[in-house]
Amino acid sequence: MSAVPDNPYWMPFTANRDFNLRPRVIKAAEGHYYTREDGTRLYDTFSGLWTSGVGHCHPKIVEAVQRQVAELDYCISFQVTNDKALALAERVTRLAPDGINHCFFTNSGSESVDTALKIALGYHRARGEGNRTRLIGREKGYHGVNFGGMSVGGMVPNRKVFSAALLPGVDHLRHTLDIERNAFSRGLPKHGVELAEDLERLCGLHDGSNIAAVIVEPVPGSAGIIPPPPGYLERLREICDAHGILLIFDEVIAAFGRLGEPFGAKRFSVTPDIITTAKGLTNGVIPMGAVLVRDEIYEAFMQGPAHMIELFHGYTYSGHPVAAAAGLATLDVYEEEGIFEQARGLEQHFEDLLHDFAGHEHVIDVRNIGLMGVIEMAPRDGAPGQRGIEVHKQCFWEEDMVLRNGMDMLQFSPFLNSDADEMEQSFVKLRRVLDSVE
Ligand code: PXG
Repeated sequence: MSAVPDNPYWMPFTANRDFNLRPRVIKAAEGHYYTREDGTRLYDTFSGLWTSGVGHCHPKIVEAVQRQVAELDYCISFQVTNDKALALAERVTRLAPDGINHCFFTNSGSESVDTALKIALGYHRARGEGNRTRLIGREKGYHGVNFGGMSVGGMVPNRKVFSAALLPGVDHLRHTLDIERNAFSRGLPKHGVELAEDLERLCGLHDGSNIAAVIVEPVPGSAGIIPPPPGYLERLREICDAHGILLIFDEVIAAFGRLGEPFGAKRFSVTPDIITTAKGLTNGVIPMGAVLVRDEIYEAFMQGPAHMIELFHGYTYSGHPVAAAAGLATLDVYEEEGIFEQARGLEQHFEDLLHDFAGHEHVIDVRNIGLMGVIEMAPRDGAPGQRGIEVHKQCFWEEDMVLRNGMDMLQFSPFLNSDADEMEQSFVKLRRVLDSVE
């Protein structure tokens, strides 16, 4: 495709003018490869956008979607539901940590987060603790782009322009990225557990009785894969318990195998009160998210006249039958193909491949856990982000590979069922590119 200077498609999180000079357009995909408009096959190092862990166009999921769309294309979602949504809620909660047995469907990670925040506020109010209104996020957190998630999020460029419209009553814990002390850690970094005490401090400032919920990603993804220091998540749990605060894990990335388990909560043996998910729930095939809550939270809402709606919240497409069918097929694939076990089996090799870049002249840090990894490059003097996008474009056009960069961070979300040789080859290509960019 040639340049489209007046491209009517305003693309998300994209440098549109630069993109339009030479559009990068995919027209097909299969397994671990995309196909470009010119027919070239490209290796996908990011599993879609953290979405497509079992590969693209998995036949079982394709078939389930095709069957469902012909059988029940849509179904009213309020006061009536469909068989697939019911079945999926049952299947997903069965994978969740003990005590989490209820599931609210959304259409994205952003919607899951805003839903979770609303559930947290509603829960406290239902129990007569309507004073608990404050929300706590964390610097560098990414919780989507809707107003709630943006407010508790800690990505500066995502907040800056909308500063006046952020929710009131929100505080942030400090982030735990500490390249000075933790550079090139493999897995969990040694230093930083003390940063969890920020929560205790905020409880001192506001009084814990005014705080509704704390939301964190178990491993911040978008901000550049920041594994928690050992004991950090446990300490957040303890402080939340001591003050009656709900702990929300945003597992839009972490759930469904990225950390070798159905949920990151299981990997870290810390059980939150609410889990938000999306992406891997349907392998990215149809947009869908879910919010999973502990029984006490659901039960707190189930009071008052039985004919009355308990939670005034929901989406036209909550529990969409085609999305739910994709979800059911995806969970089947996870189980039948031992996908989470495969993911665990790939971890060490992935870690070694990433850390081989530790000595490279551009590289200032490498971080990884499970099948999440980042190679962080130094920004070029006076042009932060330029080196990163150059690497991305060179990979796309010259090495036939889709590689995700966040500014100068090269992020990796390998397929949960990656072929070890293919994965290795992608890093050989990457090295060629890193050696050639300035
Ligand atoms: N929470 C988390 C933890 C996420 O990672 C969202 C919420 C929002 O999901 P939706 O479906 O509304 O986009 C996300 C999304 C990246 C990248 O490069 C990550 C996301 C989206 C786009 C890029 O790491 N995560």
